Amino acid sequence: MKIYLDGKLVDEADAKISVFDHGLLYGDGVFEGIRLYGGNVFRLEEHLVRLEYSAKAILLTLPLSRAELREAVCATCRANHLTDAYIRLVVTRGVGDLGLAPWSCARPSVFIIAGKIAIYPPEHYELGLAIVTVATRRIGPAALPPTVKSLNYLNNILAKIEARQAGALEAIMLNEQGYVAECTADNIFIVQGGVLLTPASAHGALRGVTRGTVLDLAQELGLPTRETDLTRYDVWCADECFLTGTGAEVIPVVKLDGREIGSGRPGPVTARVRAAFRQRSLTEGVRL
Ligand code: PXG
Repeated sequence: MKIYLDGKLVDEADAKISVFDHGLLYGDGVFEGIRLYGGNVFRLEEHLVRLEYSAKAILLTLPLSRAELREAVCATCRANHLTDAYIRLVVTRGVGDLGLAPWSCARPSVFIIAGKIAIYPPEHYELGLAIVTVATRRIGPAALPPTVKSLNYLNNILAKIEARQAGALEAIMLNEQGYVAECTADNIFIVQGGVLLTPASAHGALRGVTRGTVLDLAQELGLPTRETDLTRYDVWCADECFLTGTGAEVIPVVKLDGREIGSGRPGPVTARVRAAFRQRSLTEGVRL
């Protein structure tokens, strides 16, 4: 496997980062998870815009322009002869002294891995997921804005461990006020009376690219959407529920905390959204 590392495509064995990189020492950096479908990079522009905002929010100057990043992503996929892949684009603060000070880091590092990902076993796309609410709250915007896709994922990892200990593959994380924020690596939607509802990013959700795609598709399908406060009550009493993410795509949820949602089976609106998403993922994107 060829890895893009600071301007070069190198063999996997040579793709090495210093132990003094602040991305490793402090989780100081930003990243994107992107999909390649049928030779097209899905919503690459949206991912690069989000990366730029994440970097801006942590005062990290990206060493590459949008066009250079676009080309680096495509070149990495081409070098690995891929047509379908998961692409991890990472920008670290770079090598610096011990101590938090990001200004001791001379130059950010950029690396890109293009490989495979399967977040959930395939049967769950047909049968739906059973998820749980965990005690670990989504970190608040006053501490670390959840809109920043930073290298610091421990908040989500702790929630993911809790989910596993409860026998579930994914978890709802509430925000500090007790409203539903998102899942550990996915955004959440419910369907209530034909309307798609999802927490606003102000409630602790990452502005997911897949979430944005689903909001666009819903409009095209004539399904009303609303970004709003959601409580666990809203999920318990929803007609349908599904999660969205670059890794997960669109996946139905049929149970929360042991309670059946709606009929207890993936619903018709979720099926329409999934089909529309699949169609769009094959027809939209930047050609390699
Ligand atoms: N919330 C969080 C906290 C995420 O990390 C999403 C929502 C969904 O956003 P997108 O833009 O992907 O629709 C994410 C995305 C992985 C992996 O390696 C994680 C994500 C995406 C792809 C792979 O576990 N998280």
